[in-house]
Amino acid sequence: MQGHKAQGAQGQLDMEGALTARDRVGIQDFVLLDTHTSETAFLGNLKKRFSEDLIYTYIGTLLVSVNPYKELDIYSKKQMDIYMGVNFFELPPHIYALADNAYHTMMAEANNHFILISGESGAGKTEASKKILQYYAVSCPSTTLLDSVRDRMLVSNPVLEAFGNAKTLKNDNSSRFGKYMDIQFDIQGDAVGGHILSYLLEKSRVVHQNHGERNFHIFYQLVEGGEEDLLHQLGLESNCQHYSYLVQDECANVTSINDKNDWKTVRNALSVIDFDESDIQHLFGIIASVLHLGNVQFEADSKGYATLNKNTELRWVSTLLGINVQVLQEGLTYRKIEAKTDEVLSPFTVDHAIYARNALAKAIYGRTFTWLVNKINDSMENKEPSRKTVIGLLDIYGFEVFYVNSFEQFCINYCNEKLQQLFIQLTLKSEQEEYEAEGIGWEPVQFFNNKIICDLVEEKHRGIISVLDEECLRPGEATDFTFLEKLEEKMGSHPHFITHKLSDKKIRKTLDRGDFRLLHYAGEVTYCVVGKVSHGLSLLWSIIHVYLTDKLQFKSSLLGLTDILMSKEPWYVRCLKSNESKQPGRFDDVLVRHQVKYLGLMEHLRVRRAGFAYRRRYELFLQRYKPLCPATWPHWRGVAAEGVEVLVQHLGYLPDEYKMGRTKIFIRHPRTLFATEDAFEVCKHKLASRIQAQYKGY
Ligand code: AOV
Ligand code: MG
Repeated sequence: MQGHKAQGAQGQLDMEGALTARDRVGIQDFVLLDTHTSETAFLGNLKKRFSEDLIYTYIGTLLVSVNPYKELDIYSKKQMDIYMGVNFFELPPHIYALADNAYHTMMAEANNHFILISGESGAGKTEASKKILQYYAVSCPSTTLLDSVRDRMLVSNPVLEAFGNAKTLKNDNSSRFGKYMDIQFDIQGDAVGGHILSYLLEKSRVVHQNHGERNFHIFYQLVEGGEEDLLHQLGLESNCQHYSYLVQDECANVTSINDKNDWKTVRNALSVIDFDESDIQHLFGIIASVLHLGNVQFEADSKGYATLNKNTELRWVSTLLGINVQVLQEGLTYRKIEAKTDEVLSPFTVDHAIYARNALAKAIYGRTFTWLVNKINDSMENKEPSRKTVIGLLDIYGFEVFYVNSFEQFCINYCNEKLQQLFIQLTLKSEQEEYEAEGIGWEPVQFFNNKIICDLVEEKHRGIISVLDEECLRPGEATDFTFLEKLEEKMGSHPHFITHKLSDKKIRKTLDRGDFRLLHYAGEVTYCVVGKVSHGLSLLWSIIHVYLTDKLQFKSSLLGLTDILMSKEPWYVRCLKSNESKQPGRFDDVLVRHQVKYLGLMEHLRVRRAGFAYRRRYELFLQRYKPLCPATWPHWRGVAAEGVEVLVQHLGYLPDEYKMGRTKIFIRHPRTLFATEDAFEVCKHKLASRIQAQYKGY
């Protein structure tokens, strides 16, 4: 990517073009919105740009993206070339500019970065993450060896989307798992490897989908697109209607989705990532076994216990999974109770048998997904021991509110709550604390801190999760209602927690007795604890089942994720949903305003406008830029801060452009730094080869 520096003249031209056409296209960086920084002006600018298909706008180095719901001609190879190696503000805002800037900063500072992509369900996070990955894969210099790693990184997307995405009411291609991907670069800046961490797949979808939603894409792709031979081997009919896990809501066909074509893409992708024919056979054997399992029906015998009326489907499951059919049948219709000396088989009712069948289907699917992620990781792994730096891409499931919200939504929304907290800590909070610590004069900006909601969920001995923990320790005694009562007891007076019992008359009308409502940072969500989603069993038990099987992974992986991110330099993409009906070009003012509010964009803008876009410790700043001033080159013998002062005076920084803190220099606009960086580039080329060598790799 280095050495591709685009013509400065081109950048200049576009910049001027953008400025002269300002009335038409709005302002490309909100920090420059000079009149006033009201929410109305902010929205007006977003809308104006959106109507011209300009979906990207900056707040300093943060990128705001508004989902256009239509294909725009801005993601071509030509566009990528334009953005390569060009300073952030020289061209119209673009996801490529952010990707490029993160890359160049990583190369210059030899450190790790991450790009946090956030926004509610359907806002465009996954699309943004794909564009970034494509940019790195396409624009890095390549060798034949690296090409294969890069191809694998690219095709990992359609595979994981097939197995981990599904149509929901919010998004026809909704991610039902969280994904964090490290892209590793070697010292030359080549993308040489990748690693994916996945978070809490929504396994309940395998056996149940809400009205208007679908199961994971892969099931439909296999059934609709699978070759005749393959389907025959797997005992499958090429008709989705045949499978009860796929027709619960009769929405198998969606116009925006082409399962047949997607099947071909996935099949090709699997061969790129080292799946041989036997892996593929096994993989689809397992997927088929889930479909067969869903069709296993039980009947009640004279005592009301579950029996299998015909076992053709079960035989297929047994063949495909290589499990003895007898063992399987027993497992689905009996519970093993371990007494002191021996085991007793206690028969299931039909409801229990269905529950056991579904639990098995979910477990099989969940493990297959984990296996798939591991396999993809193996194929992208770079085994060279050389030093690498990474750019991490975080794309999780967005905040979502449905008519009925269950434990899955609770986990998803909590995850978003944590990311918002991270954003607040890294931008609003630590930013202001740093000014204070560095003795920079500062008028504090007020913001809503969602820590109070994170605590409500996760606080030790007091949070919702800990109540759930306690209830899990009382099998047989705990019920939906005891769980809810305990919550009421512990959270009763919390301003972000409401139940039917705790609310006033007006709100009570909107709540069922078995619900609790959380006032999340992004809006109210009513979670159903009792009834509604359950299939004959208490919901608490299905919650507890999900919870016990995933809890350890979920809790520790979320904490782990925060640690992973905190150790890297952040970049932000905030995705906004333009309208609820997925309509091209429609900008719903109320909906966008709501997102601008809860994402804290106005507060971020205020901090950015009043604050400083860039800061660096005096020693590092001086070390890098000292060749630009005769007084500091080749050595500055005095205090680093004084050397920096001499250096920036020499460069002609105006007093308003920077401030000297206790340990760091603060620079107001990125432009100032970019000018310095450009001067440094020129200087670097002029210097003798000995000095060039010294700066190699910076
Ligand atoms: P999400 O990742 O934020 O939701 P997606 O990235 O899947 O949302 O975007 C949803 C849909 O919006 C896509 O399938 C596209 O049709 C459209 N879209 C998004 N970004 C663009 C773009 N830049 N250009 C054109 N169309 C776009 V979720 O995964 O549900 O939280 O869990
Ligand atoms: Mg997504």
